[in-house]
Amino acid sequence: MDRPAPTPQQLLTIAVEVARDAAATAYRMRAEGVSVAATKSTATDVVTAADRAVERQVIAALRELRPGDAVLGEEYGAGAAGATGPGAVRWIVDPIDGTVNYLYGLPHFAVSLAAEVDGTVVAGVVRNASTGDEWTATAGGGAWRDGQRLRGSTETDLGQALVATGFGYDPRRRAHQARVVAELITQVRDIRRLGAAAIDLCYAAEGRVDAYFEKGLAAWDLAAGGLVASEAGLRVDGLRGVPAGPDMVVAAPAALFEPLHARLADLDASGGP
Ligand code: LIP
Repeated sequence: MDRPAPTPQQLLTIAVEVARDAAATAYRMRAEGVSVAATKSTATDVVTAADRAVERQVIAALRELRPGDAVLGEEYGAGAAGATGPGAVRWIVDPIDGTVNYLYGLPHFAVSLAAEVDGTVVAGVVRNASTGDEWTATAGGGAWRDGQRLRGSTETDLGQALVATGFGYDPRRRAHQARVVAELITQVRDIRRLGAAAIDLCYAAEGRVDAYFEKGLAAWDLAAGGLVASEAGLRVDGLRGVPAGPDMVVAAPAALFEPLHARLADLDASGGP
């Protein structure tokens, strides 16, 4: 007999347990010393032994707790296909989001773990492995940090908005992204580039920044943090009707979304290499 589909809260409970153990491993390995194990898309797109070890730990824990579920991770990809059919669960994991911060010992890197049911993210956790800050959300259940309900920023003036963003690893893409920021920076309060998309999305959910945008996010960067932001009441979308994804993610409260969207569209922020 097929097992009943788990509730979002049941999936979140599993995600939090797994993410906390994974974050403890990342923190320990950071303290023991970190070096580059390999590079990926460019010489600055690095992966450490900890990225790989943490993702293996997450995969093993999910196999134990949720045998048969699919897992998509940054370092090991889709792995073994999971169960299919109605109620099928897929986990999406970034073992260490903010790998360059991790490599340099900057306290701004996170384990990001989300659960999809039938292709929709319904539960997610982002845990800063350095500070212990933990953001959670379930579909329809709101977004939370350490028991506090998140509602996003109340800023309505783009010119007063603190806007977070990030850059890819390809120098040609970075040149295009730099041109966009060079224009936008004159039209907002300021720009912040903190280095971990999942945390950027949670900061926007919390109002620690007023808005966030970035081109080039993978599913594992976006899944958990995007749910936290949307459950905090932010609009999370792409440009010109394209859903949030690799072309562009914009996360902002309703009052800021349209003016920021308009500027980013004018600047062709989702274009370029
Ligand atoms: C990082 C993203 C960040 C982006 C960085 C990098 P990683 O992910 O979270 O937003 O600006 O260039 O892609 O590589 O640390 O998992």
